Amino acid sequence: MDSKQILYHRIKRELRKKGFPLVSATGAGPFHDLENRLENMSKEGLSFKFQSPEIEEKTNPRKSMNDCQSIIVVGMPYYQKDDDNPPELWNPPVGRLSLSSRGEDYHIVMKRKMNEVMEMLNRDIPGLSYQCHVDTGPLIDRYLAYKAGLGNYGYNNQLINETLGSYIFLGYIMINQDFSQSDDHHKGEKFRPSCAGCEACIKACPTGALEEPYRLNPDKCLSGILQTKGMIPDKYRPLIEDRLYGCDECQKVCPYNQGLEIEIDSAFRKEPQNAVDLEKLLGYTNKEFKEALGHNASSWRGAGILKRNGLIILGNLKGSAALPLILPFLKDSREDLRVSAEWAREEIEKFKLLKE
Ligand code: B12
Ligand code: SF4
Ligand code: SF4
Repeated sequence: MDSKQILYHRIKRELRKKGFPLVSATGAGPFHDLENRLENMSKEGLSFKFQSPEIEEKTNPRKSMNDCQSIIVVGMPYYQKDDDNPPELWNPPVGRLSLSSRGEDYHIVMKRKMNEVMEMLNRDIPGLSYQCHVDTGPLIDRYLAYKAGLGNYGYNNQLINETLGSYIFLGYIMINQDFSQSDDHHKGEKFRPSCAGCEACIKACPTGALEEPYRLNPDKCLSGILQTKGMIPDKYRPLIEDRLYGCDECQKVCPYNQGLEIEIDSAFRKEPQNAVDLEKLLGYTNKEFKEALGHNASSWRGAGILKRNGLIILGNLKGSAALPLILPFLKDSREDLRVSAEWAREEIEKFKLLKE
């Protein structure tokens, strides 16, 4: 083994010790095949609002790090069993968090661990330069994971690993060392999720956001809708059910996610566990919100958006005991909160009339 291989295996070992069972390297591009895909997605209006339209930045790692020579891609599992309590039994009412937004924010957890490993190595190895990214970096995480052999795409767009399924967060380290030949990069391509004849995710999607295999319309995806500011269109409000942030439906049904017995980082099990008390949420000042939920992935868009989602959930749960929580929002200065509160009140009142 030459010194480069020794370094690569040391990084891999240290990352595994930190809780990344999936670690593999790929080259530094540019990724011309991805360029075409992104151009087509943009033409068809399938790019998400928050995404930068800059295609070169996403496909050429050297635009963001000019001495990047390869990319180490990591995966961290996050599946935990849901305690499937039916919402009507919840008192006070709560909003459900998807499995990807439980406990401490994965961006913080993963970046902290990746940086700890790299800082330790940097003390021993002069001239090492690197960038650690999770979700918010310049490149396309799933594409890198596929290139590095961590898994393959399912019809639901998820990057699926043969043994860990798709409940895995992805991250990467851009580095000024060429580790691109240090792994068998084709092992992911060899694994093909047996999607043909399955389509369970497409059928399970509540909104039809999976319009066809591998085609996700982000404007229809509840995960996107729940984090987009402004009014939630009427037709999606009932489909939100009790979801406060994120959606698991297209992963829950996937055969690759059944019977998972996976060790996950304890940070993802911290409070709030699987749900947020709506009574508390709707009463929070911004400061209280930060203290209670600031460490959670659902909080990045601020308190207002989660309060709006919470009001919609109260309309869906239809319990008249929730009316006192809703009424103060009928006069809120924010239009999305006023309209959501009005809608929730109408839903509860219609239901009350039906019962009488
Ligand atoms: C914007 C975004 C969203 C948008 C969707 C945007 C979109 N059009 O896809 C919204 C808000 C809707 C969203 C939702 C979710 N997201 Co998101 N999201 C992102 C983000 C920030 C960018 C994605 C992006 O640019 N997509 C554009 C397309 C080109 O890339 P892609 O969808 O990631 O991957 C495709 C390409 O690689 C493509 N591809 C490239 N070449 C080829 C060639 C062939 C032949 C084929 C078939 C495909 C293919 O295949 C993939 C699927 O089409 C990434 C993080 C990142 N920076 O990459 C996270 C990320 C994709 N999200 C993630 C997660 C966990 C979710 C949710 C599960 C969260 C939740 N529980 O609610 C849902 C799942 C929805 C779904 N079914 O995909 C994880 C996925 C992990 C995994 N195992 O796949 C990521 C990687 C974040 C992370 N670092 O862990 N997300
Ligand atoms: S996350 Fe939910 S809404 Fe989005 S594609 Fe999957 S099932 Fe559909
Ligand atoms: S649910 Fe079926 S079609 Fe969808 S990703 Fe999983 S195996 Fe593929």
